[in-house]
Amino acid sequence: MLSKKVEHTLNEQVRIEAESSQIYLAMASWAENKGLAGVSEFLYDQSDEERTHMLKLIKFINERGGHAIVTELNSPKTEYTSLKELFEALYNHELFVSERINNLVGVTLDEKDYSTHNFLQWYVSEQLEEENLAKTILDKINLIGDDKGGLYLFDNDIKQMTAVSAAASNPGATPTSLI
Ligand code: OFO
Repeated sequence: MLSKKVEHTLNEQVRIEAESSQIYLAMASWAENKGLAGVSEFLYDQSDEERTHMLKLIKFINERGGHAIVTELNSPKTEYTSLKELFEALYNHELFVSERINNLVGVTLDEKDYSTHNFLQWYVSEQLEEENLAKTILDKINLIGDDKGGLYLFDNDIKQMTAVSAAASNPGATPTSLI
């Protein structure tokens, strides 16, 4: 059984993951409108991933005798002035999420809830991966600067990254963007 405090903090995380999914969805739509096919594909993918993170939490809360709450969400930002601004926002958002996961892990320790603590380890390593990925992408964008040719190559590059990560999470499938 979850303590009220753990249940409440897990539910806050449900909302954060849902908002992350919406933020990346809005980013994907912005990029698609700018003709950045690779970037938008990558962001649609990230949005889907955040939704699975949310669902995993919902299932866990309910299985442990709590009640997972689906709430209203804050509206995501829909306009960006550049790709750099977008990926800076994405990186900063991932740092924010990591901080919230760490806080949540702290609550489980205070409450001596070791099974929730154990469950959250997956989120801890996922955040580490996502932070690193966002940082790598941001570094590339900073290297490219205003070079249009570089941007074109980057858009293609990120499409390949999406295909490779999709293949890694679903080994039997053919990565469509490589066909
Ligand atoms: Fe939910 O994985 Fe990052 O934010």
